[in-house]
Amino acid sequence: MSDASAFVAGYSGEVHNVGSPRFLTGASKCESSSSVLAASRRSHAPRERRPNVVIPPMGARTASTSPLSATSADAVEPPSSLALYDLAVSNFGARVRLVIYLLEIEHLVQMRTPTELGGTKSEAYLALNPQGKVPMLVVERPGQDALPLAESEIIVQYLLDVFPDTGPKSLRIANVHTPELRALARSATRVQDVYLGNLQGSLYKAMDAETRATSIRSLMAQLDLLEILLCRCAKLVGSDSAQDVVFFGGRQICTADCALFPSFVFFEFMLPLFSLDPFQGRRPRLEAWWRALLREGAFEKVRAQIRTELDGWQAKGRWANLGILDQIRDHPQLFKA
Ligand SMILES: N[C@@H](CCC(=O)N[C@@H](CS)C(=O)NCC(=O)O)C(=O)O
Repeated sequence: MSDASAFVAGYSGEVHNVGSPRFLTGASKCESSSSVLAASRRSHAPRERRPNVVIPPMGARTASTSPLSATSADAVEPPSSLALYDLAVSNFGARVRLVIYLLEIEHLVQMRTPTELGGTKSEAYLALNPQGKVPMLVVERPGQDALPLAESEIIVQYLLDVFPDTGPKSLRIANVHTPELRALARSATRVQDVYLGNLQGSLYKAMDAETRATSIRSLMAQLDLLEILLCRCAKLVGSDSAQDVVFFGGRQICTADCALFPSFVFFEFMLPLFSLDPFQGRRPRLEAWWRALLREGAFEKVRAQIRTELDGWQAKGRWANLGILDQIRDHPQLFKA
């Protein structure tokens, strides 16, 4: 008997083992405690006084229509077309590119630039992604409208969903060894998406000196937090030497590492302008993590892509043109390490 039909039958008094342990323990997990209690109360009522009619409770649903009923996801063919709108310098785009390289699905994804649609703020681009940002993945299936997906982490998770049997198994946080390591991997991803990603602009965008200095201090505090998270991962995998390499999911690389790595390419390039560096001699776990990732082909490739763009920014004098070098010179007390 399905949970839902037990629920309806129990309500109507049609089930003869009402009140037996089987009925009580067999109640659907999704059934409210009040309905389980109601069933228990009914079990003590004299049988002959129970109405012998089926009165479905308000909002009762069959198993097939309940939004909480257990169904497994459909196994789905990969889409007929995948197009990634991206910019080589984008750290959020680079996170998606990293996953594409690690899944070895480069040949299945068309690489596009927003310029093909008139730029990220064009009408055509905004119609697909009203946030006006990269990356954006446009998914096509025969007979369906094209589906644009924004947000790097959403795109990464989508690709992992669509190609479940490709790439290193450990890339998926769901395959990270323990619930605690999985939680730490998700925490690191959250640090990137909620905090670090927003602070990064203080290293290269126009803003007043005070705002910049405050943001850079916050950025450094987030790096301290990442060091703490890595130390916790290390403890969980029994690593007691800081030179030993530990990733954000433990011994293997997962999507949390992909989420963070591209921003570190910015940090290694730009923090020295402010007489800082990402490790400062006091984030040894993070430094070992970074050096280990640099030895991986996909990560080295993405680093080279970003660095080429950043070299171009420097060659055009970006930090001088935006007055950032003047700010550093004029406010040494604000920018002291
Ligand atoms: N939360 C977004 C952030 C995307 C984002 O900020 N992209 C930047 C490039 S790294 C962008 O498109 N900036 C252009 C703009 O803001 O106009 C994600 O994870 O994809």
